[in-house]
Amino acid sequence: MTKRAGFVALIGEPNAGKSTLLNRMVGAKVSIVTHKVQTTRARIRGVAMACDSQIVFVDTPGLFRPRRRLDRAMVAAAWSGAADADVVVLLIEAHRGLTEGVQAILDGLAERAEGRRVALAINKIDRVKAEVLLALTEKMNAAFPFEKTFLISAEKGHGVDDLKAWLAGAMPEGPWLYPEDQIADLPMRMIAAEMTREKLTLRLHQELPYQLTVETEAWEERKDGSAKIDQIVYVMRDGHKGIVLGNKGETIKAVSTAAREELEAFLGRRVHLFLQVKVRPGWLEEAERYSEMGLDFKDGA
Ligand SMILES: Nc1nc2c(ncn2[C@@H]2O[C@H](COP(=O)(O)OP(=O)(O)OP(=O)(O)O)[C@@H](O)[C@H]2O)c(=O)[nH]1
Ligand SMILES: [Mg+2]
Repeated sequence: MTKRAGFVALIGEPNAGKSTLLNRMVGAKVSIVTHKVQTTRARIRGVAMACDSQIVFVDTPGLFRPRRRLDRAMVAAAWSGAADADVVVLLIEAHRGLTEGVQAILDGLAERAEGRRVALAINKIDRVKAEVLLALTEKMNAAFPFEKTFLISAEKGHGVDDLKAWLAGAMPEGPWLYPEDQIADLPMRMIAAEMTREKLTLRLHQELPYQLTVETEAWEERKDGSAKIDQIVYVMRDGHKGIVLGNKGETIKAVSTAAREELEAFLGRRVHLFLQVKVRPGWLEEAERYSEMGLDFKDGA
């Protein structure tokens, strides 16, 4: 048997379904998913096995026109994910089609992922009629020389096996890069922080989720097999702290419970999760916050 292994970067506009696809490919939730744009902030690697191929999927932040330092660092991380990959899969949303944002990515691809193999995945096909897909496939392939086009629903699973099988064959020959049973390449403390950030993003409205970050401060293994995890939620303003805490602390309590339950399911053991909210007006300009997120501070300059 010939072993194959390589990297597949999932790129696309915010909300295209990249993280949903990564989780489905890996068979576990390693990257957080919300209905809001700009959920993923750093490159997240998930490992999938398909026959004799090991496919390392790299989930990336959505590509959009950046404004803040954090945005620029996120977009830079996404492009470098594409540049380092063996194959790039561009995800677009079937119901939105070839948007301006998608066109900007196509322009960027020609420049930044030169020589990469690029496939197109038209996602969320569950949201459109079949007729739309043929026309969109033609339009997209006229705009860029994709090696292959897949029609998928990352959420429902349609077409995902075909995509995986093709990617497996497209991986270069070589030894596997991770142990066969490893599904993610992300420190557990970061996965834990991301879970809390997901629950906050789902519960908080408007701009607030973009202005906070979550860090795991301490992780203690207890004798009884449980883990005690302390996390800090950094916000920019006093008013934000109040919103995150909620009336009588009910928001933070609900977030904490939801995050703890997911962590317990992921780890298969009991977790004691303690969240603390701190006001830190300048966190968006602090290098350490970026390294905790897995981003390069200088990329945002
Ligand atoms: N109907 C439908 N919804 C989907 C599908 N795939 C993903 N979604 C939804 O689209 C939203 C965004 O999904 P994500 O996986 O977070 O998207 P993303 O591309 O990682 O987004 P960013 O991290 O913000 O760049 C979520 O509400 C998903 O449930 C799909 O195949 N069909
Ligand atoms: Mg994402």
